[in-house]
Amino acid sequence: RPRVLSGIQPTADSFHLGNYLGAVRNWVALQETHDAYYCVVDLHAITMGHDPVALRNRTRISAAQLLALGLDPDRCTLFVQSHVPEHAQLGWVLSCITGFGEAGRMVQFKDKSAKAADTTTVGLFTYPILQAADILLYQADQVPVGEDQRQHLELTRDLAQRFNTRFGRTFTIPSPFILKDTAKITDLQDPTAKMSKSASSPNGIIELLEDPARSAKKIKSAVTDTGREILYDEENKPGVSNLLTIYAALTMRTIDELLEQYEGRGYGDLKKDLAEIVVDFVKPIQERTRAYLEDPDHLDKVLAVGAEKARAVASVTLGEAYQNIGFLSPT
Ligand code: AQP
Repeated sequence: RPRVLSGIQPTADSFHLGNYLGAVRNWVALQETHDAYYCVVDLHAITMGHDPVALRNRTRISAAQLLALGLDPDRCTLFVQSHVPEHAQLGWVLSCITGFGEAGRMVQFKDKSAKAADTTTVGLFTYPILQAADILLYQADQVPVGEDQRQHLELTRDLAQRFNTRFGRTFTIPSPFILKDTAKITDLQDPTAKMSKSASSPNGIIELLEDPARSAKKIKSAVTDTGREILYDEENKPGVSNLLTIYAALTMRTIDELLEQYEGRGYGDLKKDLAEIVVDFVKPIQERTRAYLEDPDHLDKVLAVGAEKARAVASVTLGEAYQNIGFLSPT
């Protein structure tokens, strides 16, 4: 079975629809066909400043949501990044073969640091290198992510190739696995920008755990485009196109089917129906998430088993990397 690895940050009280449709939905599908490793990347969640109590809560909430969304610990390995110390250890090694200028070209770093110049940390700068370690430790063949991660994946591939060339074959070169249709779910209030935990306005983002009535309201007041016809045209009608993308993904229908259904009808009809679909989608997820959170001991046990399985793989890869780079083995 080919192997996949991906991660999600516990940086908010809820995932949003972009996280689910761009990434997690695919994770759920891939656990049936792949040897799948998924982690809550808490090391990444401290790069922008954080509250310790919130981080611990959000880490559990993230794991609970992943289980509620369909990850099955019998079919995949689900763990918390900081439970596997090899991530930070390999991250250091990889940072020593990454060019300073190379890391500085990462667009996400440029964007985020430009917005918070005073509080930008070295950790935010080296974050994509740690992400490369996350992936390479598991010898992942594929990495299911949204479009925003494509450049980081390129860096991961470059670092793996560089390490292998300099020190001997150590890492599998991973490929991105990006679902074309839902690679970039956009902000409901600014439909040319990515729906994002940190950048979107509260009304632009559908949080899976928010009051469903609030989600419905946000859909109904989503920015649509001039004109009245329901058409799929990302360039000229990004707002309607985003709503159609979400609608199609949640109902497993094609955009063409939707266009036919809504021919001659207005934006209001589309929004009203989509609001209902979103409400029906999030309600059971909220219930299941709540149930997992009511039993934190069970949740922590699931994560402990996951960490043990993950470490078994990660420690072998780190051992090989240490050997190949020339570290003396401890006896
Ligand atoms: N809008 C999106 N459309 C499709 N996929 C998306 N992802 C994120 N936003 C979208 C994908 O979700 C996975 C987990 O992402 P993350 O934990 O790295 O979250 P993020 O990138 O921090 O999410 P945000 O909301 O965009 O946060 P900020 O504002 O901090 O960057 C990834 O696979 C990601 O591609």
